[in-house]
Amino acid sequence: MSKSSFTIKKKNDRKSLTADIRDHVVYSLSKEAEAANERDMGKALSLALRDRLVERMIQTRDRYRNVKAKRMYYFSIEYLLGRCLGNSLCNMELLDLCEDIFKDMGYDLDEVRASERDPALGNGGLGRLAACFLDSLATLDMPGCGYGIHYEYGLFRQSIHDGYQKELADYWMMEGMPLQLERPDQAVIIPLYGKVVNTVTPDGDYLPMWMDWDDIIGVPYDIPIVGYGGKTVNYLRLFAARASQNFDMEIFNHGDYIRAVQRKVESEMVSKVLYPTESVSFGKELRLVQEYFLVACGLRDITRRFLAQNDDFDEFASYVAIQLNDTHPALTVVELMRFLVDEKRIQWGKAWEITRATCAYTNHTLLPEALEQWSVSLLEKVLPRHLQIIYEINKRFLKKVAAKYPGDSEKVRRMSLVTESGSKKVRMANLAVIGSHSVNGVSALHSKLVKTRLFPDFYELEPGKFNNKTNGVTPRRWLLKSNPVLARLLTDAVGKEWITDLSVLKRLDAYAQDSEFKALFMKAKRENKVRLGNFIHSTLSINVSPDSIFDIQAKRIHEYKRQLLNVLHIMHMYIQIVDHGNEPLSPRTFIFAGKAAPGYWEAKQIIKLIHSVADVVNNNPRTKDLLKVAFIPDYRVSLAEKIIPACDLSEQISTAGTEASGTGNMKFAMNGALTIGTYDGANIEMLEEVGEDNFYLFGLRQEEVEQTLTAHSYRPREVYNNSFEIRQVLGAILENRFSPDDHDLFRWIVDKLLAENEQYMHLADFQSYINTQGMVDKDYASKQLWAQKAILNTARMGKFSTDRTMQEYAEGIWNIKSIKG
Ligand code: 26V
Repeated sequence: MSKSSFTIKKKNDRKSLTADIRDHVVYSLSKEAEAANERDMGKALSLALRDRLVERMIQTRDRYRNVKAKRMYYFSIEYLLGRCLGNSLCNMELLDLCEDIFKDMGYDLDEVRASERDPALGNGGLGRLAACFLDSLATLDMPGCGYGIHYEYGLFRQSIHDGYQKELADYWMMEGMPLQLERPDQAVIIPLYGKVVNTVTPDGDYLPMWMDWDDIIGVPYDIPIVGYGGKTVNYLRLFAARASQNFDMEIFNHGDYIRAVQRKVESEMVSKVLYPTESVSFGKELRLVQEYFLVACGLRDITRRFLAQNDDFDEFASYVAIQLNDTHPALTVVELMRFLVDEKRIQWGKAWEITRATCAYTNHTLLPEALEQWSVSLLEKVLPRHLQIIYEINKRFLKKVAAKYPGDSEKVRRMSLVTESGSKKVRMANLAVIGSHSVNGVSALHSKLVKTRLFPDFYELEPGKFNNKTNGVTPRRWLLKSNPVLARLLTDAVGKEWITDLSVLKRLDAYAQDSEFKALFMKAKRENKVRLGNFIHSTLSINVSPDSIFDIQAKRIHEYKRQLLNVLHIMHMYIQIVDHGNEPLSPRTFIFAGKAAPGYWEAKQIIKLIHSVADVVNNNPRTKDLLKVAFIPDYRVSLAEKIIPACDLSEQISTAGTEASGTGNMKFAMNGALTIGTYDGANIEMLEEVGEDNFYLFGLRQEEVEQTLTAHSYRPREVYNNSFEIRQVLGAILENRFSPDDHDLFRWIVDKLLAENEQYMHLADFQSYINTQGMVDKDYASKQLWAQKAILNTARMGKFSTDRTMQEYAEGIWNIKSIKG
């Protein structure tokens, strides 16, 4: 293997690290050692660590360059990174040493780490998956980097007032982000707005010119991504929008200097705030500009790097792969065409070949309301040349479709990039499909539905390009770092190989019958439960027993995820105890966490409902020692790291056919929780791996749901009439037993659950859910049995490491290789 000429100077021993940390306190923070608080020490350590990461980043870059490696660029509008310091230390295997160093200096490293704000540049699953992918790519020594937006404000922070969610701005950079590197030397200029003037070349060729555009500058910030073991350091490159120096000359010439500056400042809005998607943001001009900004910055950066080593764009796709994380960066297809055709004067057909060979698209949701569409008029205003190109792509594509299916104008209409229903809109999913050589879903079931439900026409046309890549999570953050007690036990049992090869945990199977190991495993779980219990007590003043079942649902609040079904079960248990004296065998602590989109009324009401039920259940003397309900506010990566290791029972209860994959489900099971779940998303594959004895499956299958909904034959009233339990629970809501001070507050829920168009079919799954919860109660009472099931869950989750997922993408889509030092 070729070597880098760059040599590493910074040593990772106690002496050099200590000296560097002290130096940074003085020279970077301008403080005297005695005056440094936890936060200062965190910064100094981050800077000392950054020095080391940067050296390795340069080496990694040289390694890739020397072999002219093909690189993969992950384009994503979101990255839900979570805290970076502890994770990087962990991957550099420096945690123990730094803990020691800090102890000697009189600081507690855990507290120092806790002073870092979570960079929350994402909403949920999609953004967190991107972060896990980056960790795995670096660990596998693969040339794969992330491209995104350097939002000034991340996902809103959630606070709860009287049971209602309030949103607060998340100014996460307040304290700075010491691990990142600003790269103003690599800034790029991005044009926006303006008009297209049709001109002709001297040779008589048609030459459209995009003119009179405004421009903004994209300034990259690199966050080093170190793989486990520290050999490879890739980066996440986030672009911040900065005003260009060019004034709007028209305003300027009129002497209105201040207004000209103001226009410039406004252009910096582009990277100001992350949209809380899951609320509909389509139609918002700023969001469209964000999407283009990401794509345009990313492509400029990539083509510049390509041109430094190549001059022939015919070979572009041999060196560059771009993965489109959902349709948000789908304009990549158009921007790359514009670059090749307009700027490089490459023939359309050739350019299209290059573009399709470069791009690949991942779909992340089946909800029809989540499929992006942009109005033609908005596109025309913001990106006039791109709209022309979209029309040209569409014209050529539909010509092919029409030739293949003569007379089938319905098909042509369905496959068109432009919908004509109402005002004209561009369907971004169709654009992403047409412009990519690969289209994948994120679990086996989801990928099947991508073919049959979302894109049947496109699948028929090009079946070969549709494929599945089941999601995963990185075991470094989600086991090694977040659950050190269990991680140590696992390493003692099977060796530390599991950290980079999760399938090794299979060896634990042999320990599932070993009572000594079972005791140790459950002791680790209990320790984590005590820790979470203390946290709940200190933040919510709710006392929870670590001997109760920790039954947890932590994820975005959304009707399809059915937090409501969970609440109905709590109400059911409450009624059983209070009205019938039927006590469960094991006490339970129900824990919820998750944010609702700010404009999503129902989701916000569900948060209120959880709090109202908690008030009643936690304070009734008959139930307070048997049931506890806690809603932990402001769910984010750092909280997930506390919550997940403490879980006994993980709630994965979406209506079958709605959750594309889920990744929280994997994190919980990996940490020894059992799952109560529907036959949906990746639950299906988890069940397959852990075995049905170790998974609490309930509810309708996707086919049954689909059949019922398409036949409009769901009759929730009949279900209600036939079930005493449902009548009791809904009756209790109507009698205001959970809203004694606010009559009819939750009546809407009863109305909705009983409506024939209730698309998530809560009541259809209710009985099956309650019965299965009964089995959980029974099994938990047998400590030995539960321990065995929990161990087998951890043991059999090897498939769900993103290391496996990344290997599959690398081989099946990107054609990139590990480049080891
Ligand atoms: C988007 C929207 C937009 C408008 C209205 C409602 C709505 C609801 C959901 C979404 C989903 C955004 C994409 C996303 O985060 N998908 C998640 O991706 C994860 C990683 O592949 C996957 O595990 C989750 O199942 C999937 O929901």
